[in-house]
Amino acid sequence: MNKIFDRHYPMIIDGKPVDTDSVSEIRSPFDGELVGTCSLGTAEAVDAAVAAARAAFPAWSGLADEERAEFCQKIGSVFEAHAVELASLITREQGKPLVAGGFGSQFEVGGCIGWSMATSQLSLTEEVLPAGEGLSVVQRRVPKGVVGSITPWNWPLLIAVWHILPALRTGNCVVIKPSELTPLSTLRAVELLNETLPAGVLNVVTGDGLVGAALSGHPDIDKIIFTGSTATGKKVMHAAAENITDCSLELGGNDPAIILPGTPVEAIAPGLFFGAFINAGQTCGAIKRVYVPEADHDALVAALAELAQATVVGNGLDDGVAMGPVQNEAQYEKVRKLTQDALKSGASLAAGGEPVGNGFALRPAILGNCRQDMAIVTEEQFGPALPIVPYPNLEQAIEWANEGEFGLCASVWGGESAERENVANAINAGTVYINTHAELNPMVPFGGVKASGIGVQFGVEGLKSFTDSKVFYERANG
Ligand code: TXE
Repeated sequence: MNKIFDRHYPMIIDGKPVDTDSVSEIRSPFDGELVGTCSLGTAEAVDAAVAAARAAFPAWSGLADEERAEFCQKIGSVFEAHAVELASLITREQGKPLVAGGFGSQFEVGGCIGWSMATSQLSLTEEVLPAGEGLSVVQRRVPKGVVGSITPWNWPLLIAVWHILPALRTGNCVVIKPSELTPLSTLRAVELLNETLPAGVLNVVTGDGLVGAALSGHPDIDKIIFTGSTATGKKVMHAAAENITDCSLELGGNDPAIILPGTPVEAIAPGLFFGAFINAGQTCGAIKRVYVPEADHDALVAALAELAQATVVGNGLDDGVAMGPVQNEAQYEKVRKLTQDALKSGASLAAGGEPVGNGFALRPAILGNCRQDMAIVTEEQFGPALPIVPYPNLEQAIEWANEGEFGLCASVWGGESAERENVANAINAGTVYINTHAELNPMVPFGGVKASGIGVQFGVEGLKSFTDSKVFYERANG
């Protein structure tokens, strides 16, 4: 085995490697092969990391804005220099293929580079506000202090970058806790970045929900940013409330795609398929349910089934593999159960659903004739199974799309532009795509409504969320 992957990854606190007595083995979700080991962190490790971040804060926040912009570029260069290693590590611990039509782990590391460079270009300028005569008022944005970051297992390194970069850019220091299921790429990245950053500016602590709870409820954290499930997001918010800690939450999604009447469904099928099955469906902003006019149902299901059958599912390290496994057993069981329940309730299986290999890989399932009351439609399946729901009229489709607790993204496909616009306006979501889905850009705010989250990431608005407003009133002498 290549030694670079089969190693132990320590936590990094105050620039130094730190281990505990308890070791976790991280295994490939495709075949159970050992990827590496790491220590399991503790609440004491969280305390040490927060203290290190607090101690590093005065010097880091005292740097000139341009100096921190340069650090963001250096971070991008570190990702670039280690792209091959990091992509392989992501593929091995998370499962997504290296290439996957351009959206595998190499794309994930490419995103880390792109987001780092783009964040270096963003900056928050002071605003001079209207005031009375003889009075000047200026509003500046100041860093909050220590940011706690908790990340999930679907895009482990890219989501870490989405949390870390804007925090550092605006002068905060960071303690990150990656998912216990996919900690290695973050541990390695933080190790590498600590060769460039001053000690204590960026710290990583491993562990499960208990360690996450210690971080989100820590009295010396000034902001918590969390990406994960709505259930855990509620716990994070509760813990943060104890100390009146600001929190940004990017939670689940059950994104609907509405196909308008008269759309040539074969033409849009590849876009829909990509929007639903990116990262084997394990993406918060992926299509989770499709609403199609009754008359177009069969043609769309057939077109999607053809694409599903042509998809090569397997070990993400192998050439030609387009879809990797579900990342973990609990998620694998959830997707299988939702699929089986849908079939028992009358859905038709047009393609897929069967396991590949002995791990957690599943062929992408296309489920036709689904109904709004099926659990696979009302819940976030977060995996490679897509329900197609025929609708009788557009009003009904809009009503169904707006049902449920989530409001992350949605998409509208085909039709005339005025009709598309009307439907897009009627959907309650943080992002509405037209004739596309799952697009993201570091300069464009992204966030959900309802139970999909609080706040936005990316762009100037995302950057602002890592700062406090500080206003200066000055009255002229005499
Ligand atoms: O997520 P959790 P899970 C959805 C998806 C999936 C479901 C469950 O539907 O089926 O969530 O996944 C940490 N205080 N998404 O159980 O629990 C945990 O250690 C603080 C959507 O893996 O939310 C990990 O680091 N932190 C999603 C992180 O929270 C706690 C991505 C996420 O784990 C904690 C992944 C606690 N009490 C799953 N308990 C998206 N929005 O992209 C756990 N954690």
